[in-house]
Amino acid sequence: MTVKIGVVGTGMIGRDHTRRIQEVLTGAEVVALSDYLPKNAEALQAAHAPDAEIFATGEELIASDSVDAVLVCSTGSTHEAYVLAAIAARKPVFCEKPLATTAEGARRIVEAETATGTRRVQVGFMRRFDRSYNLLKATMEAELGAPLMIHAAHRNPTVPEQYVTPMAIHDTFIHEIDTFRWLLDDDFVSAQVVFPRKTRHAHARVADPQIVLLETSKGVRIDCEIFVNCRYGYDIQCQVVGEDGVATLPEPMAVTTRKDERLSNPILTDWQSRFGAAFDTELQDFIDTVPSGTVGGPSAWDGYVAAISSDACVTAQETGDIVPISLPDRPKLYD
Ligand code: ISE
Repeated sequence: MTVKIGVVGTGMIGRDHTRRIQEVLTGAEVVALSDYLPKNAEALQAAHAPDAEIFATGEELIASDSVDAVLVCSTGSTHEAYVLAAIAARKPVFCEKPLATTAEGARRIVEAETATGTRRVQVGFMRRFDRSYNLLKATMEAELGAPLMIHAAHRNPTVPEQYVTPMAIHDTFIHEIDTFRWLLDDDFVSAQVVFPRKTRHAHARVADPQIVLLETSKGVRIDCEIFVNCRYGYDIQCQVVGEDGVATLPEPMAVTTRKDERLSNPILTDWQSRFGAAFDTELQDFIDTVPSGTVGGPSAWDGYVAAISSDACVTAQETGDIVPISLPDRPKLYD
């Protein structure tokens, strides 16, 4: 079966996912596009999906009989409505992060999906599909004994003027929130954020860098630096300290050169290259599960917990307090 996919939102990630479905992955075809700026959808149609139909709205695309499964790649504030529409139409839906911009919105999605009794929502936390993180997780589980601490860093070279302090959590650290839960098979009980001296490279409206301190229900302590104007590259670091040893996330593969009295390795500069292969794997996984009528991967529950945890981190940014995190009971659908 070729899965017929409709893409809602044809900005950067919508374009990239359409390209990968059309040119890299197997078993699916993009048959429908929609964007609030129709000329974006038309440009994408011309570049990568000449046979796709353009719909005036995401709702019409989701309702169309020609669409088997939906990719939600529009701006974050519209995700909730499109995911709810896909659930109501009983269509599998892959939603880019965030699942919703509020925890309440994510809860509504969990409730709607739970009421249908079938998992149809996959959230785009692609790091779970990244080879280096999978190697780290396998090593941790086989060799480290109980994990005790994680030291991590999420560094971007630079961010645009629109990027403000809470986005360090909602847009950037949200990946670590999901990744740490998945690595540790644990949930957070509290969050604190502290601010070192600000870099002169940061805009006025973003505090940069920041350090997030998390505690999990099993007592693991995590410190993660978020530094989005580090200048030198896109750099994701993660080191797990366990009872029996320490494991570090592998560096992306790069050629080492010896030249001009220097020994050097290039560093990547953007997340698209760092996680390109993980994006391919996560989307192929979604496509492969669609014919069964249900999906796997990061769930609506994971999206909901990420939203609750990131809200606590933003409160921690604002108050300077250690903010408790408590979760409702997990519905059986997500066991
Ligand atoms: C961006 O939206 C991402 O998802 C990247 O992984 C992250 O590094 C970046 O900070 C975000 O803005």
